[in-house]
Formats: sequence, structure tokens, C-alpha cells
Amino acid sequence: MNNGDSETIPLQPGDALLVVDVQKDFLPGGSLAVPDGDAVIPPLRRAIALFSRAGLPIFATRDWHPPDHCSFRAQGGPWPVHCVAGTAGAEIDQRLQLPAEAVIVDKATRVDQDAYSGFQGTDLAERLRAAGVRRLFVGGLATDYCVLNTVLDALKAGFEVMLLTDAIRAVDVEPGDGERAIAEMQAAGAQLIDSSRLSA
Ligand code: VGL
Ligand code: ZN
Repeated sequence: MNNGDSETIPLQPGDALLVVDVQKDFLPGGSLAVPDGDAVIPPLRRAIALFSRAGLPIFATRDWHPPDHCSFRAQGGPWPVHCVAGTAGAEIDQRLQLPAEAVIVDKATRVDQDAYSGFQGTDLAERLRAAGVRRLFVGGLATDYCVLNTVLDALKAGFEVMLLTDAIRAVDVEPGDGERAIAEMQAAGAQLIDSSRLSA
């Protein structure tokens, strides 16, 4: 093992946690359930507690569609109905125990446009900069869609990205999509880390 792959990573000012789309519809039992999606909850819950105790900012994105969104099959899109704004399926899973001060950012809210990235059509970049964020720790769902596009946009916007590889899961429409997405994020400059290395 590369020495750097096991060292602890102390959190510092300028760090923030970004939890991507950990919503009921993407979890087992949901309308667009990500295989083994539940596995992201324990590591993200621990990361949330760590950032919260350290007084570091926590952001969470939500896929937040109108009922007739263009990504739904009835509208000719690729997906079953999911994450309709205000419905139970669009709720962030309570097991994460997001603190009240966490900033929620909704995306893909327009009927005629999909947005896999939390930065697309939102003020996420401005809000991160306003909070003094330089390094973003990212986990959530799904590796090959919203995590991928959010991480690539974060890097383009100039943030350092630490991808929490134990806190992401893929849809894998084609076998290997998740692994290819991870390779793409790493090639673009994201650092791959296990969340167990985070320390206060
Ligand atoms: C997502 C498919 C459709 C995601 C959102 O959050 O990764 N995937 N809409
Ligand atoms: Zn969606």
C-alpha cells in the first residue's frame, strides 16, 4: 500500500462536507434504488458528526424534480419517476442526522432540463466560496451520475476534492460504470480516500 493511503487526514478550516442526493428514492425500496445504496449511510453519518463537531460547514444536495420532469419515462426520459419535489421519496434519509445548520441545495428543479451536478443551475459554488471553502469532501449517490458530475464541476470551479470512496455507490446501468466514474474523477484531480481516515 502507498504510505499516503493510510495516513489520517486532519480536518482544517476551509474544509466542507458535501452529501450528494442521499434521498429515499435512491435507497433500497425507492423508485430508483441504487444497489447497496444504504451502505453510504453509516460512513456519511460519521462524517457529518465529525464535521459538525469541528464546526465545519455541511452541504447536502437534493434531486428535486417537478412531477412531469423531462428525465422521467412518461416524458421520454431514461428514468422512472423519482425525487418529485415535496414527496416522501425526495426526503433526505433521516438516519444521516443532518444538523439544522446544514445547507440544502436543490437541483434539476426545471421541467425541461436535467442536472446531475449540484453546481448546475444552483448557487452552490457561490455559497461554498462565501463560507471560505477550499477543500470539499464528497460522498453520496449515485457514483456514476450525480457524484461524478458534481465532483467534476467542483474541480472545474477550483475546489480541491476528496472523494469518500466507501461512502458512494453506483447505479451501474452498464457493469463497470461506477468504477469508470471513479477513474474519471481521479484523472480529473479528485483524491480518493476512505472516510475512516478523517480525524478532527
Ligand atoms: C441521479 C439518476 C437520475 C443521481 C439523479 O442523483 O445520481 N441519478 N437522477
Ligand atoms: Zn433525477
